[in-house]
Amino acid sequence: MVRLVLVLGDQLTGDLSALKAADKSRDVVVMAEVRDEASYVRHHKKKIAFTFSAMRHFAETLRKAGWTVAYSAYDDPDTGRSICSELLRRAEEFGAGDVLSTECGEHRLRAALSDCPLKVEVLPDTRLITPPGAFADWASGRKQFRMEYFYREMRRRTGLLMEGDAPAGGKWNYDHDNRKPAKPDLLMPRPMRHDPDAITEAVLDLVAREFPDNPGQLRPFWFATDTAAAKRAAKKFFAEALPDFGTYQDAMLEGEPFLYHSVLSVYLNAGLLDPMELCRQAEAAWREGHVPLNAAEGYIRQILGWREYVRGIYDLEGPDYTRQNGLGATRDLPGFYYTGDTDMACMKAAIDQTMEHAYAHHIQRLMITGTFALLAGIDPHQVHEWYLEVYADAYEWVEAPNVIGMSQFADGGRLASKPYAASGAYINRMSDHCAGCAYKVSVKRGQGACPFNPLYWDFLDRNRAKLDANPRLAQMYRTWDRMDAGAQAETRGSAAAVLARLEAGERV
Ligand code: FAD
Ligand code: DLZ
Repeated sequence: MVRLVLVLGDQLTGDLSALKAADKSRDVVVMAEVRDEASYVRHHKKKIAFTFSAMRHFAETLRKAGWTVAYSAYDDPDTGRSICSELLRRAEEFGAGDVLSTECGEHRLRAALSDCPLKVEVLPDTRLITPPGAFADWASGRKQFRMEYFYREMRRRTGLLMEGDAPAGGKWNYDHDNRKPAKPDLLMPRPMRHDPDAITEAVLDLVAREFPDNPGQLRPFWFATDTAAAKRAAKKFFAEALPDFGTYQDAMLEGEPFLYHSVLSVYLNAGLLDPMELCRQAEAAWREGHVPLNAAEGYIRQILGWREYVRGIYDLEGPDYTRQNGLGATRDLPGFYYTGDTDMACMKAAIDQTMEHAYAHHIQRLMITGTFALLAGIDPHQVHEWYLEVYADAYEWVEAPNVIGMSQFADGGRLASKPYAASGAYINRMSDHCAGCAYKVSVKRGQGACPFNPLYWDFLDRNRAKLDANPRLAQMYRTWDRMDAGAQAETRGSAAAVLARLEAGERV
């Protein structure tokens, strides 16, 4: 009997476990652009365009390889609302019985598929480097998880950057060398730009028509939409940017949205690139002497460490994870997260480039938009939804642990050992934003003060009952306690004024 083989929009990988288990001569691949997937949050226009175009290109690749593909376009009136309704329709059309699938990334869709009245066989997602069950084994019995220990196990397991039983160069982690601010450089590498082909142009028209009110700019659109083009982008990154990736990993520069970052997560998360292959390429670049060890190690740690770790946490924590709110933050997300209409130069840069490119690099996500939301006590679920909407690489399994756990400390410290709270001094050290800002980073409170400054101390003060037992914050609480009562009151007053302006929807 014919089986259906489900391929989702982030499963665009030739050796996907469901495809490997299927019979090309008999089974039918089902791919569907559906309303439920395109609207569970208000995705950035570029994210939808990338997904639909990459899906259409992958369907072509499969057809050329001899597969029968039943592809449902978003604007075809016969296309159903959900993945399940499409499977039911195709089962009837092809007289199919069972469905073969690869475990999907998100709890939401896992639940929808298990409720679908068809027999759906779920195979493990072998694109992950961590074998099924290995993260749960590592985590069992631990109250708190720390990426660094998981990462070391992954290095041992894969042999990446290992010399026998020891880490290459004698250290597991070269993060200490990776905190340099960057200087403007005319020779700054840029991510590869790909001209839209006819398939992408048709999708861009569709998105403009169907999603006019979604956030973000649709054009210019330059993402790769198939594996061959994504591999060319990766090759350019390894040749031009990886050598300085480590050194400037935490840097931010006005007018430089990408710096030395790879801008490959969008391809990696959709399945166009393979994580282990990227790690091996980074290792080879170091072994062949093209890049320093701190660059190769820094890059490999992000994928082999952080990416695998957050997937493990997401699977372990379950569907309620995105509702955690350990610090009890309730303020609404300010409207300027969508418009960039703010006087804070760092926030404006991060938000404007997010709306333009559906991309911001890690430090902007963590230490600018993330830290501001944390300090201002924004409801973490609203923060989570914003991140899930606006980044082209955002799928809940990778986004939620980064937002709920790492950035908003809403999981009570399961994932991170301390909140990523910082004042304007950090931003000034790592960027050139403060020089042209309407606020003064050197002013701690009162008129003209950088809002991050009073909000930082107010955050610590407000959350004292929950945070002051944290040894990593002890020094900061001692500094706060040494401040005289007048300075403390002024700081609280300044923070209250910023928060009142946020709540009133006034410009900050
Ligand atoms: P690079 O800086 O070049 O890093 C190399 C690769 O490492 C990335 O391509 C990515 O695959 C991986 N990586 C790096 N850091 C992380 C991390 N913390 N978790 C998982 N993978 C990581 N990443 C997503 O892929 N999707 C998201 O929705 C997402 N949301 C985030 C939200 C917040 C608040 C924060 C702090 C981080 C988030 N990240 C997310 C992680 C990280 O910011 C992005 O992976 C990275 O910015 C992607 O850009 P890049 O490809 O240029 O990365
Ligand atoms: C992100 C996305 C969008 C916008 N649309 C679709 C779609 O129409 N069809 C589809 O199969 N996948 C889509 N995706 C990716 C899915 O949301 C993703 O596969 C799930 O979130 C599971 O991780």
